[in-house]
Amino acid sequence: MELNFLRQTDSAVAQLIMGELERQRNCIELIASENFISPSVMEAMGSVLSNKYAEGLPGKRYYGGCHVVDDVEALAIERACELFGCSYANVQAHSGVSANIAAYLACVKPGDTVLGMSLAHGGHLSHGSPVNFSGMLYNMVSYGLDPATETIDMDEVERIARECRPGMIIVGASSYPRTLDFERFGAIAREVDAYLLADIAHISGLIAAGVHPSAFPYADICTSTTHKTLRGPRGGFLLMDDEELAGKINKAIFPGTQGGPLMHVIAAKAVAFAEALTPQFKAYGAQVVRNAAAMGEGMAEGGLRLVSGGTDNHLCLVDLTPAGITGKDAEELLEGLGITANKNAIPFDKLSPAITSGIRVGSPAMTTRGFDEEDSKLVGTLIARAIFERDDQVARQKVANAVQDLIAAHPLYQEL
Ligand code: DSN
Repeated sequence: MELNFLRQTDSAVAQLIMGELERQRNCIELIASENFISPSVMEAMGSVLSNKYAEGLPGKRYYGGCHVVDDVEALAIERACELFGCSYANVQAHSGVSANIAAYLACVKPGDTVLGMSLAHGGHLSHGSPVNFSGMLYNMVSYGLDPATETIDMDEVERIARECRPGMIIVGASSYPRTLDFERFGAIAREVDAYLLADIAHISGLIAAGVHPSAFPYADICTSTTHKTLRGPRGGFLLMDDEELAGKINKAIFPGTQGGPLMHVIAAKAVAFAEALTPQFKAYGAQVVRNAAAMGEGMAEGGLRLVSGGTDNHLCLVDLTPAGITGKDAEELLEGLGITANKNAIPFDKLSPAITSGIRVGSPAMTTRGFDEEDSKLVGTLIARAIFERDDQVARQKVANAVQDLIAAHPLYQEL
């Protein structure tokens, strides 16, 4: 990476950026919500578009000089709609949470009842956690997992929805390894006359690639980040099919909750959406799913217990209770061997969110690096070995060496 100007003007920041590039190159990245953007997405983000104020929407701005950024944003909207098969998109949300805030603002009033998946069972902070705006401003009711199958019990969701009559139901998760039944959620929402918000942040790349069912036509609104399986810049967006609702969402983003859009990030979103429209991205999405399954197989064969018994998507949730190690300690142990993952609560966890009984591992980033099923199964085997043989120095060294061999076989960002 050249950083020609920065090296001269601010070597401290230049060095830190190079340090992070080296860190990303030298570990196996398994954080399920991370990925590696293309150099083209990176270039669009680091562009002069950052200089422009453009409050409003294409053709309806509150500043002059917007004709170029109008075209940028229109392109991003057009590509997002083509990718997800819907009629309206707002690409200005700064993040997934910003997108969710706009969805709440457009669909329900403070004090209204909203039904979302419990954070402790795999949902997201913004789906009703008491420490989040959602839990503070709305009457949040949650659904969780069936203790026997560790999957969403749709009959229970229906029962709770009939009982609490929410104004909005949220389907979507941060650490749920199974397919989401958007069709059934849609039927429940229609029955109780609620909006259905599908937060597809984790799986939007899989939906775009056609390897997870789409939330349309069942959801009223989809919110997502752009940087997870979708492999775009850090940011958010919203998708709608109804014109009136799309108008409410646009107003909820600006002036409701945001000021000037980040036009450089919107350009990078446009680039990522175009990348996701290619046959290569479809192949990538399919490989992500195959790699997660292979990694899960490697971990299970090595003696680890996978929550719900496996995975349908890009991530596995591992219950470490039988292995006698906490999520926090496992995260540290793995990082020391060159594998980056995150501690994660498992359903019905007895430990606090800062400690946890589990880890979450995902395949999006390693798949971008070129890992195939064989590599991914080996990663799973190495994780199990690292955990069960953690007191054996020789075994640990062997795991670290194998991680380095995998990294060397799949170099990252050679073009930078
Ligand atoms: N922090 C994201 C994740 O890791 O899943 C969700 O916002």
